[in-house]
Order: sequence, then C-alpha cells, then structure tokens
Amino acid sequence: MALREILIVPDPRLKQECEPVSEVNDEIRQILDDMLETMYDAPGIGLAGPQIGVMKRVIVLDVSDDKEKPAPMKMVNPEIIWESEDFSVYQEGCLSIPDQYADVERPLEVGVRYLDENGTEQEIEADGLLATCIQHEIDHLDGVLFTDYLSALKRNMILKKVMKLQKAKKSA
Ligand code: K1U
Ligand code: ZN
Repeated sequence: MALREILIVPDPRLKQECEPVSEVNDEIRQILDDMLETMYDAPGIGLAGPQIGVMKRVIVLDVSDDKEKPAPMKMVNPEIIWESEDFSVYQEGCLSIPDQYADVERPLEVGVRYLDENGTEQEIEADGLLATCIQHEIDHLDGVLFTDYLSALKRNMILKKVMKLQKAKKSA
C-alpha cells in the first residue's frame, strides 16, 4: 500500500468527469487500498479517485467513529439509484479544500448500486452521515465540489482562503 498526494483546489482535475471502470482487476484493487491508506492518514471519512489524480469512478469511505471497529467501504462505479424526498443539512469539509467547512443540504437517504472489490454488484440503502459522504464522493467523480452548492461569493472566498493558506504553507 502507498500514500498518495491529495490534490488541492484549484487543480483542474478536481473539476473533470471521471471514466467508468471497465474491469475490477488488481490495478483497481491497488488503487482502492492506496486510497483507504491515504484517507485514514489525512485523516478523512471519504476519498474519491480524482482527489489523488486517478480519473476513474472509484471511492472509499469509513464513517465509523473512533470508538467503533473500522468499517472501510470500497465502491467502483457507484451510482445513486433513488433518493429520499426528505433532506438533511450537514457541515461538510473536503480534503481537497483544507480547513474550510460549510452547510450543504442533500437527500437524507439514498440507494446506491456499485461494484465491490471483487467486481460483484452490490446495492445498499444509506442514511445520515454515510448518505451525505457517499453523495459528496460521487459528486467528486462528476467534477462537483461541495462549494458548488454555495453562492459564488462564498465559493470564491473559500477558494481565495485556501490559495493563501497553501502559499503560506509552501513558503514556511
Ligand atoms: O471527500 C473528501 O474530501 C473527504 C471528506 C468527506 C466528507 C466530510 C464531511 C461531509 C461529507 C464528506 C472528509 O473526510 S473531510 C474531513 C472530515 O470530515 C473528518 C476528518 C477527521 C475526522 C472526522 C471527519
Ligand atoms: Zn471532498
């Protein structure tokens, strides 16, 4: 397993749509393992392919809390097959937009279809933080960031802050 570099806004790869995976093979399994290691190291509760420059439809997640047993999830070609009419608001963060948080409203519950690491089709129902995180990660595969749900004013303020912080980090 290997730690991968996490891309930070405004890297153009974060705004691109990813290609579906045609075969779940050892190369894909290696990417998924590297993504989980990178996510735990960050630390984060999710990570999508484009955040490490892999433009494929792959995501990993673990929304278990510190007191629980780790619950890693690996999803290939994930798709939302239904969503609830009820919405919830969660203060989201993003490893590609470090140290910035904002309230985002999304469907409270979703149905998700995906391929597991053996290439077997799975379907799950998710709610709460898992539902929020899955939607956030699938958005990454379509080049959508949580800041795209905010006003242009808030989005640009966040982008400017991140660029300033990154510049300061590099010259420190
Ligand atoms: O996709 C990402 O950038 C990861 C992101 C996932 C996410 C967080 C919150 C709502 C929706 C999706 C993160 O993991 S940000 C870091 C974070 O939330 C966290 C870090 C350490 C402990 C607990 C949470
Ligand atoms: Zn993110």
